[in-house]
Amino acid sequence: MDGRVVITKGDVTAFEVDAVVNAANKTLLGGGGVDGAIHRAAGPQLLEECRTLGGCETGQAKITGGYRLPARHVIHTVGPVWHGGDRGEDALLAACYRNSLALAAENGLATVAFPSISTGAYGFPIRRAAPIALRTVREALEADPSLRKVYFVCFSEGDMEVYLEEAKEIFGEG
Ligand code: AR6
Repeated sequence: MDGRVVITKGDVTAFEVDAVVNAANKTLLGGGGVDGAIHRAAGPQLLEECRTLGGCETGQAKITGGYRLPARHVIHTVGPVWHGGDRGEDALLAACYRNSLALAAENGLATVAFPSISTGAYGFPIRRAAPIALRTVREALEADPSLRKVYFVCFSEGDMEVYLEEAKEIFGEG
């Protein structure tokens, strides 16, 4: 994909991109995991803006400012809670990635960093989530040349290995 997809290990709150994606819950009022880290790093103004949004449905996405983050914006998306895999989890997870990138493109944003949505507190198995994330982002990038770069920011070595293995299948070597 001409360097438009990067898989890396790190803390998504440190990324200097047009938007970081938050793995939020339906209230959009903060929580643990990456959500807690983003709110801590962005400062209290992020929560103030989130209060005006009226929550968010699973699979949908909403955008705010980035405040004290190095990222200009935060795109909040709500991943599905894992219930065993037969309650539409796959389609909802794909919708998170698709709707987040659609929102980025609508706002003229070209660089986006994603954490691994739903694979922490929400229990979605990473082996099943990673190919959904990678395929959905690939499709969005192919459809929209204004999206310049997407980072998959893995929080552990193990998660990164899974992403890299799955990416070989989906993008080919390199
Ligand atoms: N940077 C990148 N990835 C991170 C970071 C970070 N700073 N911190 C954690 N991760 P989770 P979910 C990884 O639980 O499963 C919250 O309470 C983490 O290791 O943050 O979508 C919300 O408010 C895992 O791989 O999100 C919701 O209630 C991934 O990010 C609920 O958790 C996602 O884990 C959402 O659960």
